[in-house]
Amino acid sequence: MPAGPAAAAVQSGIGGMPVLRGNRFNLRLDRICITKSGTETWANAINGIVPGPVLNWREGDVVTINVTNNLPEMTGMHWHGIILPNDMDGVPGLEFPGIMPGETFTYRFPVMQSGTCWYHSHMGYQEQKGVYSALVIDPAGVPLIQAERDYVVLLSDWMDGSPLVVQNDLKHMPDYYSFNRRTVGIFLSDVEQSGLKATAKERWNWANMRMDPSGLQEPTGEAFTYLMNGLTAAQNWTGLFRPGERVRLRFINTSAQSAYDVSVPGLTMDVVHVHGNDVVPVPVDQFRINVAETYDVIVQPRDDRAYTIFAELHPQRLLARHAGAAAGLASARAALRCGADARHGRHGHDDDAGRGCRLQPGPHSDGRHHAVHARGHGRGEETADRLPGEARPAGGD
Ligand SMILES: [Cu+2]
Repeated sequence: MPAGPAAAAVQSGIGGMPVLRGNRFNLRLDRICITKSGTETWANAINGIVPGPVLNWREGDVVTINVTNNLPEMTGMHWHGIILPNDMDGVPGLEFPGIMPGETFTYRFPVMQSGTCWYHSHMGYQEQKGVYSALVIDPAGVPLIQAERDYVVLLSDWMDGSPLVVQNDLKHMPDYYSFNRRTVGIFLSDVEQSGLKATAKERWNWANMRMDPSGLQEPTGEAFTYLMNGLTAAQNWTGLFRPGERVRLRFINTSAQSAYDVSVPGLTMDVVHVHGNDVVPVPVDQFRINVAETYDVIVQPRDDRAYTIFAELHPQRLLARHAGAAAGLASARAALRCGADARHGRHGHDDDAGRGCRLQPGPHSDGRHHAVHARGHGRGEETADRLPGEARPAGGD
């Protein structure tokens, strides 16, 4: 098991992320059938997988990325947080015309930074349906942050159906996904506890904002399956370590809308890198990660046992309702592991439009079924360069 400095490798643990490295990349977008929540549905995949492969760049290189669009609609790949020429930024209609079905667009730019970033489609809801992954950029010089293990921890909120259906629901009825609204009974008990004046004022404040305290972050589990590195809590992403090692965890929130409170009970996290910038280490027990944010932390598990990485949906604590997502870290025999998914029971969607999977051949299909049935993670067609990880499952010595 290579255990060099952090910058040397993004190791894939059990269920880890496939990595492509170098300075030339070919990414192809396809519509595929996939099973994330347990029901087969459609996804937009990068090189056959969701999330796509991690791209490992090196500061100082000029990278060339050919993006081939085999989706039935226009796309554009955006390099989130990357300093680059404007016409390489990938937002269709703003910085370039977009990549039409069947076309390949070549991105080419110098890499002028290092650290943790991510990339995603900047077209419609393509990102939410699978077009996203991590960028890990090795520094040109000696890395400031030293670690024996290095894992990407990508958080996302997967949706089986079409995000357009959800958007439509919300436009017609803003509280469509609000299942825990306060009742007259709660009002009366609040009055009993806090008095009429304070309770009325509190209600008035919310009404004045035209908001509902139970609707801060919706939809939640009824629409989403929360994923860590593309896996559900039950699938339990696991990263290995040996007791005493410094383990770098690169948290990236690629969710469409969910914020999480991240913690690893039993371990202090030293935040060492934020939104692509090295920082003076800040020890925390927990941090909140919002959409599109990245936080790299160092943990140093000393016990030979499994630790769980929790990424709890942010309003969970606040409102004591839907729990959030995510997975874990394991020792070479024990592990960092997936925490509670605790999906709120699925409230049936009357209109199931957008679910299920029926594939149309894309512009590059030659009649054969190019689509990859990528169940779970990492069984794509073109996932080159899978990094060595510990072969043995956690605990299976
Ligand atoms: Cu972005």
